[in-house]
Amino acid sequence: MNTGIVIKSTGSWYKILPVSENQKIEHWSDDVVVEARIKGKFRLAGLSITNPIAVGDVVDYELEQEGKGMIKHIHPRKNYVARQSPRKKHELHLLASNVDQAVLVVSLKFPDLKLGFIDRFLLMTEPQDIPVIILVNKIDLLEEDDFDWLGGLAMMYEKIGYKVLPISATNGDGIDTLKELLKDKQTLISGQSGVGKSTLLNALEPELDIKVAPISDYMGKGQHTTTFAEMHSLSFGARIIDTPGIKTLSFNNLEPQDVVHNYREFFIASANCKFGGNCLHRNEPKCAVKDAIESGEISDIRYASYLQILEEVEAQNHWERHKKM
Ligand SMILES: Nc1nc2c(ncn2[C@@H]2O[C@H](COP(=O)(O)OP(=O)(O)O)[C@@H](O)[C@H]2O)c(=O)[nH]1
Ligand SMILES: [Mg+2]
Ligand SMILES: [Zn+2]
Repeated sequence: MNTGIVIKSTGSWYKILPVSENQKIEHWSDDVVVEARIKGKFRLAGLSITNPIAVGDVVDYELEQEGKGMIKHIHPRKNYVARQSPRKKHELHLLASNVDQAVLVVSLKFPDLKLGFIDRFLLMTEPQDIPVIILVNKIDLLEEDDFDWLGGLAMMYEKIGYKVLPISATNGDGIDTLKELLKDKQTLISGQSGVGKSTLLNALEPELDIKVAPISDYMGKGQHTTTFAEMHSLSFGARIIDTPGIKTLSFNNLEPQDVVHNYREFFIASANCKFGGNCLHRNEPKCAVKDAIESGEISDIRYASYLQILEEVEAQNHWERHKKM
C-alpha cells in the first residue's frame, strides 16, 4: 500500500501526490502524480457530503499499473473546510482538508467588498479553529480616502485575531510578506470571483500560468475558470489549495447556536451574559455582547452580519419544521 495526498479531484478521478504522512512540504513535478479511483464507500460521520474525498486528504492507495491506482483508505482528517453545496442545499461540499491556514482574498473595490461575506467565510473556518489571513487585494486601485476604510477594516479583524494583509497582485505590494506567511504550510485560498485570486497565484509562482479573467469580467459575471479545487506546490516551499470562486455562502446546515458560538469575540463576551452560552444577544436581559457593542468594544458591523445570518438560519429551521408537520 502507498500513501499520498489528494491534489485534485474531478469527480471520479483523483490526482495523488505520493508522500509519507509527515513529509516536509516540497516542490514536486507532475510526472510523480498518480491517478486514482475510489473503492468502497467513505462517509463523514453524521453529515451528508457531495464529495467523499477532498483535496488535502491523505489516502492509502494500491498501484494497479504504472501511474494508476485505487484509493482504499482515508487517514483521519486534522480538519476540513466545508460549505453548503451550491446545488444540493442539504448537503455539504468539502473544499479542502488538512489545512494549516486559510487565506481569504477580497478587494475593497472592483469588485466592491461585501462586508458580510468575510464573516460568512469565517463561519466556515471557525468551528475547526483554522487560522485565517484576510488578503485585501487591488490596493493599487485605492484612493486616499479608501485607506482609512482599509485601516478601519484591518483594525476590526486584527482585534479579534485574524491577520489582515493589504496587497496588490499586479504591482507586487505585500507579496513578499505573504510568501513568508505561506512558507512550509498547506493553505486553502478562497474568495469571490474577480478579486484577483488567479492573478495572485501567478504572482507567487509565474510558472503556474493560471488563467486570469479579462478585466471586463471583474464583476464575476464571466465564465468561471476554476471549477475544481486543486493543490499547487510553490517553489519556495508551500502548498496552496486553490478553490473555485464563491458566489454566496448560506448556512442551512447550522443551528442558531452554531452561529453564536462561532463569532469568536461574542463567544468570549457571552461568559458574562445572564444566559451565558444560551444568549442569542438580541433581546435578552443583561447581555454582555450588547453592552460591548454599545461601548464600541465589539464591532457593530460584525453584529449586523451576525443578526442577518441568524435570521436566515432561523427562517430555514422554521421552514424545515413546518414541512415536517
Ligand atoms: N488593478 C489590479 N487589478 C487586479 C489585481 N489583481 C487582479 N486584478 C485584475 O482583476 C481581474 C480578475 O482577476 P482574476 O485573477 O481572474 O480573479 P479571480 O476570479 O479571483 O481568479 C483581472 O482583470 C485582473 O487583471 C490587482 O492587484 N490590481
Ligand atoms: Mg480565477
Ligand atoms: Zn448576550
